[in-house]
Amino acid sequence: MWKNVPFFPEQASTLAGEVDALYFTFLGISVFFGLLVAGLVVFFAIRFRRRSEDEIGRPEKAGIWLEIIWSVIPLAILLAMFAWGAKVYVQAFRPPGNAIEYFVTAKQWMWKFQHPQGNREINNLHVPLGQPIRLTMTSEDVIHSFFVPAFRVKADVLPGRYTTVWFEASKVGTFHLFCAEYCGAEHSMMGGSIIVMEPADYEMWLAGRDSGPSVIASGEELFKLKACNTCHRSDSATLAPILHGVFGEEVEFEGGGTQIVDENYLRESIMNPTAKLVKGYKPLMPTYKGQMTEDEVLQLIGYIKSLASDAKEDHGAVSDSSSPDPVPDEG
Ligand SMILES: [Cu+2]
Repeated sequence: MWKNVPFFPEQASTLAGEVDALYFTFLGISVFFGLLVAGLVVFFAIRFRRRSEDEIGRPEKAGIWLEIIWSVIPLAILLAMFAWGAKVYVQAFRPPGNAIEYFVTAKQWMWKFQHPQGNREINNLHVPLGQPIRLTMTSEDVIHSFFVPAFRVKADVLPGRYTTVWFEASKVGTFHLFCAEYCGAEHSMMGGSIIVMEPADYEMWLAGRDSGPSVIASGEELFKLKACNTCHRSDSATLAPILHGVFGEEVEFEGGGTQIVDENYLRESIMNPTAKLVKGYKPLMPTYKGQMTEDEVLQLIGYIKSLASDAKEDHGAVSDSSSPDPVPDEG
């Protein structure tokens, strides 16, 4: 009977066991000390009760060693809990290098997914078993939260910013996806499924439908369509920074400051180009705010990211992106 009561979600990702071990250990420690303190309160209340009307209490003096012991032992336990929690947190929010990136756009009240191969899905996401999957997520309207209990994965999805989560499914099956942040009238209906398939079945699933252009191809198309290529060409370095190899590198800004180029920085540079001007360039670029959908911005960023790995493969090293010197043409 109890098997049918979903008291605790099943473990379906590589992280789930670790999260549960942490959770139950913390729960055990809390219950143990909670009962200990409550029990001692009752015990002392009885043991040291006032026995007659005219009894006058006398001060109790605890030894210094007792004080040290009951301070140092809980301190050690709490520090160990912190260290373990921090380790699991880092594990949960640092996707491994071989993770494959999928895009997620949330809106009232649905989840839109795009596979790197180009396939799009709404509310359902098919993924292969045993492959680390990284989700780059944003929202078109309000704050949502991506929550798959069976994977022990939950992260806010914010408008105007990218957040990421990752998971590696360890079980074939269909797992419920929730929106875990109240986002309007149909919030409770904003759910879906993550469908985990054997890698071969996933390949067949992909092949069985028209995927459309891949994320990178769509991004490259947009790069031309939005005329990004008129300035960000590899032979026009005086107008705008070259984008080959820029992703993941540090850029220097006019007026000081540096930043590693990541998804959020690229998004800001597209929407608000003058916010952080790369050293040596003038504020010539117009804003693209309101001219692209969130899906398109993600595709464009996907393309710019692919230029980074191209540059690494082609030249074995990445050029200094902050310098306006022309970079060899990637073709
Ligand atoms: Cu929502």
